[in-house]
Amino acid sequence: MCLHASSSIFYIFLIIYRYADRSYRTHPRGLIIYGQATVVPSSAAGGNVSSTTILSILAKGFSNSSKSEPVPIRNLVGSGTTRDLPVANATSNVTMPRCPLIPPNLVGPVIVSKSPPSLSEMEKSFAEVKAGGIGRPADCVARHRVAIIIPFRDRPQHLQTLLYNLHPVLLRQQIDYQIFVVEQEGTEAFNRAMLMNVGYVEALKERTFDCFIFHDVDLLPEDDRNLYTCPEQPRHMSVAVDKFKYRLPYNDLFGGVSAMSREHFQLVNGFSNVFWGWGGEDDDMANRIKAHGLHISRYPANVARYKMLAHKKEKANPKRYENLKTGKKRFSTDGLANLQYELIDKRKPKLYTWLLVRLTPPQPS
Ligand SMILES: [Mn+2]
Repeated sequence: MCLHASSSIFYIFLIIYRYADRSYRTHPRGLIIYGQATVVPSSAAGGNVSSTTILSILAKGFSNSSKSEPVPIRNLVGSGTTRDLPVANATSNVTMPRCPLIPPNLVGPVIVSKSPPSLSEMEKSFAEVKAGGIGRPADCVARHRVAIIIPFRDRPQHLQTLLYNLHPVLLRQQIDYQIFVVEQEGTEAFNRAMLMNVGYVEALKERTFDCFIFHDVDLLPEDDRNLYTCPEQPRHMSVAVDKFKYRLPYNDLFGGVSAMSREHFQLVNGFSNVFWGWGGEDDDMANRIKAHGLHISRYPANVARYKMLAHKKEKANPKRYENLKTGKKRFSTDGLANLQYELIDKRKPKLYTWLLVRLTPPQPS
């Protein structure tokens, strides 16, 4: 289907245009819908590109461009507006243009692979990723500095699969990113929210990211038009997940994959630290967002799609409802404000920055 490229680019442009223009629609129940949530581009069927194909395309592109030669500037597809002035690149003396508003190499729907090659093969094939899981466009200055925070424990196979599927998407999106895997030490109940707070704090020790994406280890993006960036409002990114028949289970859902700017995350005092075990922490964040006059935004369900890797059900935290109910009175004291942890280890293998942390249960507030 030759319509594919132009229609998907048009579609992403439509999303960005609506967002930039603030002409989005407000859903009666508080949702923000960009574009038409019900329209599925007809290109979906013919537009699939496997991650291995993409890898080989990427690899070719990179091996062809020798470092001493000027890299041709890609056309600004679809913008139709003024070209940005070149920006000096801090790492070299070459002046590079800002990346186009719409990444020109997006493919739309991608075939998700649940069986990645060995880690060493992956490390070789992602030649353009730097130690610590850092990627940035080679021929333009990224518009977004994004930290991807993955709370983690006991799921190495899931992590490997996520990295295999996520890096190519992020590279095509031309963002300046770093993947942080925050692992909880010990056998206490898992505290996803606290790990994400730790990821936020530790990422900012590396450099000033302006956008944070909190990412479950078992969700694999199915469409690279689902940009890993932070729009004007906190954004819930995993709108349609195969496990839930690609339907949003409830309107205020903020779990799975979500994006918040540094300003907004700071404003709401991060996540609550009191949710040990499964459930509730994402709903508490949704409450924080609303309490601060913000709202949850979403891309259309045909773009914000994920596949979930299978795992056995986590033990739900019996106190989650109670914590949720009383959450409001802790918004200002429970979160980044009283976060306590010990960084046990930090390493930078090729495909991610790994942080091992011992969480200190928060003092009653
Ligand atoms: Mn899960």
